[in-house]
Amino acid sequence: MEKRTIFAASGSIMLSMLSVFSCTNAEKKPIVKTNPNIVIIYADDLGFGDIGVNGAKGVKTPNIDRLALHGVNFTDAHCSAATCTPSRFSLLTGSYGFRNKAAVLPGDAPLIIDPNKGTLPSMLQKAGYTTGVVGKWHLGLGSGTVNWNEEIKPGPREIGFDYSFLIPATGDRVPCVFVENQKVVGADPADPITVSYGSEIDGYPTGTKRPELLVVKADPQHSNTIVNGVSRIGFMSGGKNALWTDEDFPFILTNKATSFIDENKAHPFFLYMAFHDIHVPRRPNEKFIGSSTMGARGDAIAQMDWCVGEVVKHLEELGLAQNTLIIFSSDNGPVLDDGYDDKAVELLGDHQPTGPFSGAKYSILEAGTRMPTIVYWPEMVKPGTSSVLLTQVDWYASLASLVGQRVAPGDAPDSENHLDAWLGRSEKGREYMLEEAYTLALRKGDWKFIKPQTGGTPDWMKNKKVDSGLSNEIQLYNLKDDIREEKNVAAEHPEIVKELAQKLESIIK
Ligand code: NG6
Ligand code: CA
Repeated sequence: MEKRTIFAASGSIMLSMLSVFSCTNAEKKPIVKTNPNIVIIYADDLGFGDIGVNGAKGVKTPNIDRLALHGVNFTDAHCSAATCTPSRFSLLTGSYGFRNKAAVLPGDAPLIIDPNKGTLPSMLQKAGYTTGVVGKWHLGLGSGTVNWNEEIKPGPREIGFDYSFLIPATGDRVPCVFVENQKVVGADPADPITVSYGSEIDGYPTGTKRPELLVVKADPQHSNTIVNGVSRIGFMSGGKNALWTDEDFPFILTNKATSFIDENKAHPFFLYMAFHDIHVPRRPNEKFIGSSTMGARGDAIAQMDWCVGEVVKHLEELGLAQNTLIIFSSDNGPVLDDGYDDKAVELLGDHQPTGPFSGAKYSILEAGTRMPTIVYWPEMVKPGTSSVLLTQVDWYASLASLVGQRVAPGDAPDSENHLDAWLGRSEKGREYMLEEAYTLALRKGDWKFIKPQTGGTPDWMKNKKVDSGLSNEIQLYNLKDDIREEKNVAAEHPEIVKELAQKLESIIK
């Protein structure tokens, strides 16, 4: 096994820093079923070490830190996969991404969530919640080929969101337009939108042909359609008045979120606020430029932290904060160079996006899925840190338990109720916890089994300098004294390998 070198060094310092916080349990007062408002604040590609309380250097995150210091800060909570689409799929369906072959989707992909099955938002609707999603979607839209010039169905509404305001896929993919309640904002019948992920169409200039129009250099994959001086993946024509300006994202998304809160303050609401930050292209607003020492990536973290502060401040001003459960987390681990020359590598300094862990976005190693995770609910949660083993696939069943809903048979097949652990009231989390990233891994306590993957690390990951953790061999690590997954002990512990391999196969079936 190769030595883990990326973002290496002061792992142990960071871990000991984490343990400075006391690990207190909330008093065992009963969870009152008052149907609190629920707000999931979901960052994109934010690493464990990218927030102040987890040791960030070079950028300050006072608003997120405040949630952590007055809430529960988790040190072993995971998204379900090391990329966006499968993590978000699991979050909303309580089902592992691999069951649906969920992988990073192109911007014109059909909706991958089955409207005939229960989802997190539809379950909350049944409990009387008004539900809304604001921000990055990346779960596909429509059923066949999307027509961006008419109402797009099925979409968020068909899977349980009363309101939606979306970046349809990612910031680095066409179409570069917002979709509100399933219609492109600013669509103009006289200037219809066409999108292609196949052959080039006669549309906006591309980075390949017109590099002089670019404000940031990109790799070949990101060198198609230029919008706002940034080249993206995919080709697009039309919709000139609908095109977004990346630098406006923080204000537009925050305003949509606070408006949704205003409109629904009188009854329980669920808001899934999914930032574009800190995904590429990182084009922070000028208000945030220079607010970190790390260039665009750090400034995007500061920008995202500001948005968090605005949403929390808004809840406080409306007198809703006490009875609002806020969950803050991210969809996959961090990556520095993800296609644009934004100097994230060069300006990193001694900041460690992954915290003490090995791997990154795309990787099966811990940094791929171990997420900054904070649960904040002043009324019910007693501040502290928790090292309980948890996964976001469980938010469905855990929140169902909170609002008194039964998970219908066949719905959320992989979701377990760990509400007490999420609220910092129990040390008991997952017995087995699955991680996805081009292969599967299974955690049990400190043990981690990684399923062999034919071919090992593909070239594209090597080019991104991502330590994939993929190997043709069986891997077993004991994170207790090998947090960086450097010492494969599979040969020494055949019985553990057998147990975890069998358990994993039974979960797959
Ligand atoms: C990759 C993109 C990357 C990012 C990712 C999805 C390359 C060269 N390009 O295909 O930039 O868009 O997909 O990221 O790897 S995610 O956070 O939505 O999963
Ligand atoms: Ca992501």
